[in-house]
Amino acid sequence: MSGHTAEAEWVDEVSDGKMRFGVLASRILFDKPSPFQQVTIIDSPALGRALLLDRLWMTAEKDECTYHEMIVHPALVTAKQIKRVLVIGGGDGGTVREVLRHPEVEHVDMIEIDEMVVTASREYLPTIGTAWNDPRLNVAFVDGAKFVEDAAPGSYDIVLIDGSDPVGPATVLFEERFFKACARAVGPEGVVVTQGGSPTVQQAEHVGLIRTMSQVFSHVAPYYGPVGIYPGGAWSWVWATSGSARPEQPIAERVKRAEATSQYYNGQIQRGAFSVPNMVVRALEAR
Ligand code: SPD
Repeated sequence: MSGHTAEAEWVDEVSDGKMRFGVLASRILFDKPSPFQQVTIIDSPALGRALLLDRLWMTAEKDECTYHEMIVHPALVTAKQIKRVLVIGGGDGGTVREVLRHPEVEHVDMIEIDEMVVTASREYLPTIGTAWNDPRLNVAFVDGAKFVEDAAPGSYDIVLIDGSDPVGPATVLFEERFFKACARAVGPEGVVVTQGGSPTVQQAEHVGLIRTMSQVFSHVAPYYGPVGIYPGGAWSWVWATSGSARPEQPIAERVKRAEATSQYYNGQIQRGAFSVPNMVVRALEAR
């Protein structure tokens, strides 16, 4: 990438050295190393402005609705109580934007390890992070895994993990120790959701994540949707609780409200997204 160029150039995510997904950038708006990763924001005719971390696509204006609505609403329409929410990662602001659409939410802590992601996103991705000034939101720049370890038991109703792929600083967010800390932080009736990778091209990681979470929570349910900029295009999230909430028993009033502002999510998606593809069912059965 050649800095703040006026000339169009292709920007590629190379996934695992085996596959690449490219977008023609009309301009590189931001491209700097932080203490954790390379933070890049481009503008593009196809997807609008888009964020990459270490050259992996994170979000794009014309593609972000599915990911952000799907990481948030299935948890927020099913948990018994949704007053206190913890978001780990999510530095572009899309996840907290969707959380704060629910009026029952009283307080959100967003814990992002990399301050540069938030600073750059606030400046260059204002259409994604539209809720930065909501008085219910507190943003802190510390290690999310450490923050959850130190959180008082039962101090949140929901934990949402909007991390990157399981490489670099996000690796710990896929480990059993981290999920045990999340389970403590939400207490017995809480709900935890994490991004779950591609069920096709990252199937081993996806299945491994479901198995890891199943060691910690009594009910674990992967769910699926399209995110065109991520490897394979088919994406997943994993919903988990040790309480009585269930994905198939959403609170109708909350679903209706989420539908009103969503571009992708609705009640039918809530019902259908938790259908597990055969390839994942079989991989989970094989030991
Ligand atoms: N393959 C990329 C997965 C990244 C998930 N988090 C993206 C951050 C969007 N808020």
